[in-house]
Amino acid sequence: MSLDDFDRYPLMFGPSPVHRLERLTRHLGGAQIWAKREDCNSGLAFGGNKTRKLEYIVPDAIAKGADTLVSIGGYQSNHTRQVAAVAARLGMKARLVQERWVDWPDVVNDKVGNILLSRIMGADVRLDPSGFGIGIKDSWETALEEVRAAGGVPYGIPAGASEHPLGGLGFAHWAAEVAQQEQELGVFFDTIVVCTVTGSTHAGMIAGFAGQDRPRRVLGIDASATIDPTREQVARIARHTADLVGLGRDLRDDEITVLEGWAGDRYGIPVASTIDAIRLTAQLEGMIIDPVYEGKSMAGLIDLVRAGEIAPDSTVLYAHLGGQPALNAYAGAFG
Ligand code: 5PA
Repeated sequence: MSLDDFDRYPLMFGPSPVHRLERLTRHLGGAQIWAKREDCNSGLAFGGNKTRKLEYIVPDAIAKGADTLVSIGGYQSNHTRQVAAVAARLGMKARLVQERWVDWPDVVNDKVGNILLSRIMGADVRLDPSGFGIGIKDSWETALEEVRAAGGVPYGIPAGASEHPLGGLGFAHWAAEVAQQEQELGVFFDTIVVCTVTGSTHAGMIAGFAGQDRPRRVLGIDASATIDPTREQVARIARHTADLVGLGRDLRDDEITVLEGWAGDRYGIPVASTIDAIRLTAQLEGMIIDPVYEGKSMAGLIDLVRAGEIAPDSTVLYAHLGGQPALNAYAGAFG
């Protein structure tokens, strides 16, 4: 088996753009920094990392005769917004469980940004008081049951599409895309920096890069603030995805690196380094990142470059995974 044996339903414009972050590179005075932009990978409701994952999941949903995609996330989930967009594109319904993952005081938290977009796209959005968790949730199982009881054919997509058996394939494909773009650009990214929460973005990359000739570091920056389950989930999904794509060897533990230190105490709550990273990136590059995910991974990148833990002669690829619509619910953080 190899990645090419899996059906892929195109949802993106094509390969996502890769470009230099020149002013950020100069400002930090160390490694060369580039970005690969999943935040503009698709015309479907602003795209993002889930749109890429869903390319490998949609063929299975169609094959199973589904008429309703059922998924779950926080009120400001980017994932559920992308599921809503894909359902619209396929002419399916979307049933979304939006849990209270973040205790964030902004009064428009359940009204603007991602959740607004999902409502506009016609998704059946249901709020649920349950808290954060990256595993399989009862509320999601219940939603599947309810769709079935109403005569629908549900297709379940767990949080972040991560616990889905095919959830890692989208970013295994990303790894191949990076290798192709490196050839075109005449560059080699020895270090990848990626935000990690439900795990299949990072895990897919690990599985994909592990099959390439030249080794590189894939540094996951935890934004879940629940480091042990996240590490365990990344390792499990990486190994499963490596099996699926026929890697032909076990992944070593040193290929699976999830770093903590930038998530703060809780998922979804930005800390000072998050806000600083968002402002710095915006003011130096005009590149917008969010307070839940990318602001935290960028804070990690900044510190690692400044400390020389990413060496000055490195060339780094920052995976921008999307997520800007949530900024609308965090206006208070920018006073
Ligand atoms: C998300 C996830 P993984 O969940 O695959 O680890 O990706 C982390 C991540 N960046 C990074 C952005 C912009 C993300 O949206 N978001 C979740 C969501 O519900 O939106 C799955 C948590």
